[in-house]
This record gives sequence, C-alpha cells and structure tokens, in this order.
Amino acid sequence: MASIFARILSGEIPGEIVRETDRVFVLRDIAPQAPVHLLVIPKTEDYANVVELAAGDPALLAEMVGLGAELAGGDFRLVFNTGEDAGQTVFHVHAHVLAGDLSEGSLV
Ligand code: DGP
Repeated sequence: MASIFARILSGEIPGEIVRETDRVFVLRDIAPQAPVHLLVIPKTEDYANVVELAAGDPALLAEMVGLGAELAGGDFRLVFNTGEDAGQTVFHVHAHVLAGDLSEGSLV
C-alpha cells in the first residue's frame, strides 16, 4: 500500500508539490505549524525513517537537507519524527522544514 505521500506524488490524491527533482519532492504540510512548513520527501518508499535513510543512502539524505535549506530561504528548523512514540505518523521518511517566525516554538 503506497504511503499518503506517494499517492500525492502520483496524483492520486491532491497536494501542493512546491518542488520536484529526480529523487526528491517537496510538499506543503496540510497542517502548518509555522509560517513556512514544508515536507521534503524522497520519491522512494524504501526508507521508513531517517535512521534507515542515513544508513542506506546518505547522499539522498544530503540532497533532502540541501533542498530544505534552499526552500527555507533563511534560518530554519529541520525535524525528523522517528517512531510512533516520537509522533511519526507517516512511515515514509520525510523532513519537516519549519521557517519564518518560530517564536511559538513548534517542534511539530
Ligand atoms: P509525521 O508526524 O512526522 O509523520 O508528519 C506527517 C505530516 O504529514 C504531518 O505534519 C501532516 C502531514 N500530512 C499528513 N497527511 C497529509 C496530506 O494528505 N497532505 C499533506 N500536504 N500533508 C499531510
């Protein structure tokens, strides 16, 4: 069963994709926790979380970080919820990029 993010990428369900490269896409979060709240997601569904991704394809992780930094356009917070008890709900690895006024202190 494809993840919710894979279903958005394929066009099966709607979502605002703000950038796409060969291996990565960037989606605007449906429930933003900051003025800028993007999800940077690898197209592959092979990695459930950032620990698996870092071990399996560090270059892909580096591409995600670089793209997130570019789209944040300034200082930003990068969050990878990892595991159910940490609040992860979608087990297709994704980076939350939070930017803008973060004084409310959302950690997602
Ligand atoms: P996490 O808790 O780290 O697994 O974050 C999952 C994020 O995905 C959460 O911030 C909300 C977002 N999300 C869930 N479903 C959708 C959707 O259908 N569209 C979009 N754009 N974002 C979604």
